Amino acid sequence: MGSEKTARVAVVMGSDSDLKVMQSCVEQLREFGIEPAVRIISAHRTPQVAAEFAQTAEARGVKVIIAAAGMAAHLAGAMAAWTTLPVIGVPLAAEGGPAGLDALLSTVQMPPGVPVATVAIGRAGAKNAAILAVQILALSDPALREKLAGFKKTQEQKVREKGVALP
Ligand code: RP5
Repeated sequence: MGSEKTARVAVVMGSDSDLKVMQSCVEQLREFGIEPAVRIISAHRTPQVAAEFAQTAEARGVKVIIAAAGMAAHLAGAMAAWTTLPVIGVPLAAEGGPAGLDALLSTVQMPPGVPVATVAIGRAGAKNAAILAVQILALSDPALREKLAGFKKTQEQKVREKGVALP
């Protein structure tokens, strides 16, 4: 896990029950050499911690916040309310709920003036949140830009190889 003092990306999630999905976000960041600060923070259960975390993130050197939550998911919006850093929201499916649609709408439907860049529900979104964060960092980091170009090439190659294997 990245040191709270040096991490450029913060990954926060509403509950430790979100970790199994958000692990893929952390792993994707690590593949690009980014060690994130990972925290369990709830917009509803620990609202003060959420506000303090977002208010102090920029001063700690964080450039992008990834916030994941399920159900009435307000974590990403709560972060965005307190910081000018870009916030990426990952809606998660909660057990017994409407497959993450609740969290998707709660995360994406921000009022004008307070954007949250919302990705897909669940694991795909978790992975894409990491890539999007890397793309933001890459705007001022040529080495990361190179890694992203390599990532895209490898991804294309893998799909092409699958295509060739088809009957
Ligand atoms: C949300 O409620 C969390 O992000 C989690 O997805 C969901 C359920 O939380 P737990 O009851 O499992 O802690 O705030």
